Amino acid sequence: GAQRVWWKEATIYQIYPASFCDSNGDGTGDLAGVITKLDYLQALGIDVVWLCPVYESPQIDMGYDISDYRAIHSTYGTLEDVENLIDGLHKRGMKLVMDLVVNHTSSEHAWFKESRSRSGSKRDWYIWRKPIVDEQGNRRPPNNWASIFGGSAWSYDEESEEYYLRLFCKEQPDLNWENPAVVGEVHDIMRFWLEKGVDGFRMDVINLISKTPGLPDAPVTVPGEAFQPAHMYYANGPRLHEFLRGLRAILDQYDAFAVGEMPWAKSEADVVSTVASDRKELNMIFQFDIVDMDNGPEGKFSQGHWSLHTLKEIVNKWQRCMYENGGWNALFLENHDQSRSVSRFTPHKSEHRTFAAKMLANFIGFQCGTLFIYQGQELGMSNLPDTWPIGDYKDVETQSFYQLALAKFAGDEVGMGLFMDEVRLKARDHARSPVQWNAETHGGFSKGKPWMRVNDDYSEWNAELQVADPLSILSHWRRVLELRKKHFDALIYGQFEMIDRDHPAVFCYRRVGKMTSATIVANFSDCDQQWLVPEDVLDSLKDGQTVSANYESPNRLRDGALYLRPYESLVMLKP
Ligand code: TEU
Repeated sequence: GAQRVWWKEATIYQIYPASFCDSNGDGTGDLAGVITKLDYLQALGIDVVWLCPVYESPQIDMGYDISDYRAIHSTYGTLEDVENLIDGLHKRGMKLVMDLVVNHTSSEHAWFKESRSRSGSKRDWYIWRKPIVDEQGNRRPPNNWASIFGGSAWSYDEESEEYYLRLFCKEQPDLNWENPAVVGEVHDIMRFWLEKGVDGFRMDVINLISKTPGLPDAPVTVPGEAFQPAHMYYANGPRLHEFLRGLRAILDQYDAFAVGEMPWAKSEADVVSTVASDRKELNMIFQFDIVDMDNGPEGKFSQGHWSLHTLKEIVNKWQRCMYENGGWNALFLENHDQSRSVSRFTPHKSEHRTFAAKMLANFIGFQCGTLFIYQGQELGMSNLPDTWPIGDYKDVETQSFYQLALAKFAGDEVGMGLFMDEVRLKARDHARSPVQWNAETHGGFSKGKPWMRVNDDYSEWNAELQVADPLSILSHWRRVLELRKKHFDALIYGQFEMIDRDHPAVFCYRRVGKMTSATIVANFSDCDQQWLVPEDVLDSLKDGQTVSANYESPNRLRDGALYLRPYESLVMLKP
């Protein structure tokens, strides 16, 4: 049994500031815009806001390239706006979590500018290596690591005639955590924001900060490619735990919390060793198994298939693992790097969209862990329309892979078509179109021309309509959050039990608390299912109380079988 703590019971709402709400009509969302929506978030039942980066930045990667950790990018507002946001949240009993991006900085950061000089005092703040020069005198990067955004992970600096490591784009040089001065600076940055009243951090790619010494070549796993995935040498490296404990010591001085983003943390050992409560490292991490489920053999932009069976195995694995090892899950289906869950996990006909979105809310919302909702998810916002041209996709990752695909598939229309299918399914852009507030121009997001095109469906899919409608996706989410609070014994702290692991369409699980238990049933298919109810949940379906459903007159149980309509979902509670 877990101890009651605020961050376990909290629902956290992620704000991508550029696309949330524009208060001054310049086309980009801002802090003042966020402040106007605090009542909306409170009414939804949100406890904590996670704000993506608003720091000074050239915005090559939408603020994940920071050039000054203590200043606010002027398009978003000022330091005073952040203070007002903290006040506004605290007055409502809510909290603020900020993004801490310290695996890398922007190449415009003063540290990197100084580091460019070979004799400069900050050379050692980043990861510089000599080129490999072959017999013909050709220059190559120091190893074969691929960048996460495609191509080599190294960029050549003409001035100092060496390469620097940058796992993301060339404007995001990786910091050298082997240098204690770097670690000290990171601690100072944390203190700066904690002193301002920030309640915690979401730590960007925090498991990439310790690289394997010697930076060895990665094994060839994608034949024919010059640069190879190298996460085995940069994810969960040898000094990660030591670094994390250093960060945690600062957090503890302020009773603040941390959720770490940890791509490629796949093994139970890697995950448990960072989040088990006795480790004194992170409170929870974002683990990527679900959102990587449909990656293809060559990554997210190659075709992959997922099945409900795989999803069940993943959920069951992490739910049990955390319970047994004193850890805690971060539950999410969406964020600013993923496409919209309703388009990705429930390929539906338009008449099924609302059912599907509510089913997904029940599926994720009653598992054990801290629940994260990404802006617009509460409205069932969907992927960008298939008809949009590539020019409407603004993300540096999408554009970088698009350029690589153009070169690779020159003249091969089929290859290019398959690539574009994956872009339409999985590009990060799908999450980044402006939030649809109402049916006015640009969905009420901005009075000016939005930095990114608003999804075509805003006049029918927007917050104003859904706030007024008790049957909307938004109203459904509000009830989900309410239920979690009210029945915390089962729905937050209860033990997780997977039911019917082999059924290909129905996802069913139980949460068993000290006093109450809940059964969650979700039809992941777009057709009717006649589900033969397993013995162990028959009782709860017979005499439990239906507390959440997405169809009228749910729980059609007859002769031991439950009749479920497309994407039907229900939650039964039993004292
Ligand atoms: O994302 C890390 C990360 O692993 C993603 O790049 C992921 O692999 C990719 O988005 C899948 O499409 C974090 C941030 O969340 C992301 O927005 C940043 O671009 C990245 O770090 C660099 O800071």
